[in-house]
Amino acid sequence: MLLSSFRNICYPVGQSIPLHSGSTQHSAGHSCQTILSKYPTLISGVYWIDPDGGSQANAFKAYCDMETDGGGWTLVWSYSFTNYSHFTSKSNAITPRPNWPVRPEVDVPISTTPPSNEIDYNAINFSLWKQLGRQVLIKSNVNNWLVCHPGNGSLVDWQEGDVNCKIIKLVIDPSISFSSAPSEFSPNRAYGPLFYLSTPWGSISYYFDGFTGNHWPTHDPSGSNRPNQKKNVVNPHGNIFVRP
Ligand SMILES: [Ca+2]
Ligand SMILES: [Ca+2]
Repeated sequence: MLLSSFRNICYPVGQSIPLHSGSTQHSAGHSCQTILSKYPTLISGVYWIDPDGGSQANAFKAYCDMETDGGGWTLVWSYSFTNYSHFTSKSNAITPRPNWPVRPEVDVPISTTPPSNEIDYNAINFSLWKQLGRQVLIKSNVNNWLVCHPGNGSLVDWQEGDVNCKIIKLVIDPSISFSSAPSEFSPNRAYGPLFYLSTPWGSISYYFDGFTGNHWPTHDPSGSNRPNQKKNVVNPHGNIFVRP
């Protein structure tokens, strides 16, 4: 896939591998966005990135979404659920979780392995997310897709406050009629971060609950903290991507 995506690029004279194209460790780009901005025809897939700059010795492979909402998104987390079929059970939670600073009760496994695709359930080390950008794309096959720009609130900065989110794709059962984008972000109110509209417990769209002993991981396209997640989905999951 990668090879065919490079076929139409004119390589600079005397250089067999394009600089910062992400095709090898030594041509790693800073993020998926820097790779796409240099090579706009590239398609989604796995590329080498080096978010902390400097030596490429610690560059690694990451999955890039080069299409959604303009592309340039680095996949930082792919998760599933511990009990999707009993969604509101306390035993339900997202899994695994990034190594973000949550309460000690949070008990799902932690991942610091970059996910290689949207159903490879893993996460990039949370401390690197802010080096990849502050815009967030949330995709799921059980809830609406969101693009959120930081305001006073920011997921990658782990900061409570307002965010500017838009719904970019509806993923909603026909019986659920109303949908709205969240406007607030809160990192520490519960067993994982929350995106909500006005009142935290009445208007949650996404709740990344990581505790199997209490709460449930709201994925509500109507933004009302109800079990309105899409039902009977095979491989139910979600993904967070980051872009500058
Ligand atoms: Ca480096
Ligand atoms: Ca739970």
